Amino acid sequence: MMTFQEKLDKIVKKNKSLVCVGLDSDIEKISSGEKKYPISTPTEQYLSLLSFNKSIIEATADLVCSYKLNTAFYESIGHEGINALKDTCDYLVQKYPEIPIIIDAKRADIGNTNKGYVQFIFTYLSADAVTVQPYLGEEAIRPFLEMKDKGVIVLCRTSNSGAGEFQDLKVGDTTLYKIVAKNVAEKWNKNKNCMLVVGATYPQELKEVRSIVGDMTLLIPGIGAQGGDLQATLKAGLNSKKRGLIINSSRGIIFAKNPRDEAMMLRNSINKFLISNRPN
Ligand code: NUP
Repeated sequence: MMTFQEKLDKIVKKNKSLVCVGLDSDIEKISSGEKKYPISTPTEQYLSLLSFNKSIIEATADLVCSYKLNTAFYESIGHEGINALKDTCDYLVQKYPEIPIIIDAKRADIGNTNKGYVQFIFTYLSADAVTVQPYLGEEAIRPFLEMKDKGVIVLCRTSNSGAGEFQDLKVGDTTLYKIVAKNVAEKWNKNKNCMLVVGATYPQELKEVRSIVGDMTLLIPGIGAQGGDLQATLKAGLNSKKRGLIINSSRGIIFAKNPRDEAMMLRNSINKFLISNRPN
């Protein structure tokens, strides 16, 4: 079985891309967009979500290293949304099996309950990775961590303006988010399947995290709609191999006038930076 990291490395190489397109397919936005997808009945909502997603996937599949689906946009409309989430994952698995699927659900509960999340995300949806929050500790997260071939992406320093309320709390001579980074890298990563989320809106914190976790892959949201600085992100976040980042943009790509152009531009600006900053 190929691990998440192996699958990611392969597609990064093939598509020459660190771009993750976020299928945050907000039903209101897809109905008021240029194509005016119909959403007046639950069945229309399902069909519109699925065809919107397929159109984004078809426009970008050769430009990405992964797709990230945030479950909120599917849960929001109930079972038709879950069906659209499932059928989008099935579409990817069948048509683009080489592209990893990240489910952004920020899960975590006591261990026993996590088994249900593991079942939904990895068995039912056949996803390759999931985001989790670290508050309950390693012991609770174990059902995720035991999925050796799947990626477990732990929230570390998030992109939102209030991220620091807890994450920046001083603990001894360090900071809570740095303890998360250290524990994940040193204690949680026995199966080498852990990653961290760090927002592009905080390049200084990203630099700190990179210095703690070595070459670990980081998922970076905050480019595009949230205004994160791409150059600063790359400078602070790339690992020693000039890789190790999954750079997500959701709204900035999927609701752009031309999603393909937007994804291509992001991929190309990243690659331009990589070429001018080759490792020695
Ligand atoms: O710190 C985080 N910030 C963030 O925006 C952690 C996340 N998982 N996200 C998610 O990334 C957010 O929920 C959304 O799905 C995506 C960013 O979307 P956009 O700002 O590119 O539209």
